[in-house]
Amino acid sequence: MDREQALQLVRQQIKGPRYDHTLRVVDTAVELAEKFGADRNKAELAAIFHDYAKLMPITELKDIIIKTKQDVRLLDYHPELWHGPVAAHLVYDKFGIDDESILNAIRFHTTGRANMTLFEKIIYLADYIEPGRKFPGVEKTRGMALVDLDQALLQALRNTITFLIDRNSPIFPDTFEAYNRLTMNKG
Ligand code: DGI
Ligand code: FE
Ligand code: FE
Ligand code: FE
Repeated sequence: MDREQALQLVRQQIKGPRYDHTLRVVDTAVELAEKFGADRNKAELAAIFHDYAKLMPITELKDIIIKTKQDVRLLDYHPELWHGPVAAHLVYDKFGIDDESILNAIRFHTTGRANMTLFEKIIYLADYIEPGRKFPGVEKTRGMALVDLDQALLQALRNTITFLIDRNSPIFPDTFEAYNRLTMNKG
């Protein structure tokens, strides 16, 4: 599938500001892929589809997670975490994208996980630092991404975990595991 076909499919599903966010994630992911030596076209495709399921009703997300045997622990946590695994399933099922590295980058883009691949790191970080993001501390993370991908990812995870703790929100174990591995310098 080429860039234009993929973008058209996404545009039908997520219009407006969410689509504009996706375009910025695509540009950022391509930059990071070129800088850190990952496949540019795969990064582009993963970024295009990463939020494909973002605007689906929660009930539908939940049904798909159960029916397609995604990680059911997710259902005990915030519904915001459900769109990644569902998007990974849908692009496989509807569009025949079967490259596991692309599917996993989509699947884990919200939570992260232990031992992320270069590719998963790029999509996670591109989503976090795209130029439209205004999170506290995002400037520092953007600067770090130009130098050291793991340090930038660690900073993004630290910011997200701190943000969730301040709101008294539970934190999905994969997010902690991603943070733990990186802070122990084990990727
Ligand atoms: O879909 P986007 O808005 O582009 O961004 P995303 O897929 O990274 O989802 C973002 C939000 O999910 C994140 O800012 C905070 C929220 N969230 C809730 N619980 C958790 C969580 N994020 C992580 N990493 N881990 C959680 O347990
Ligand atoms: Fe997302
Ligand atoms: Fe994110
Ligand atoms: Fe996103």
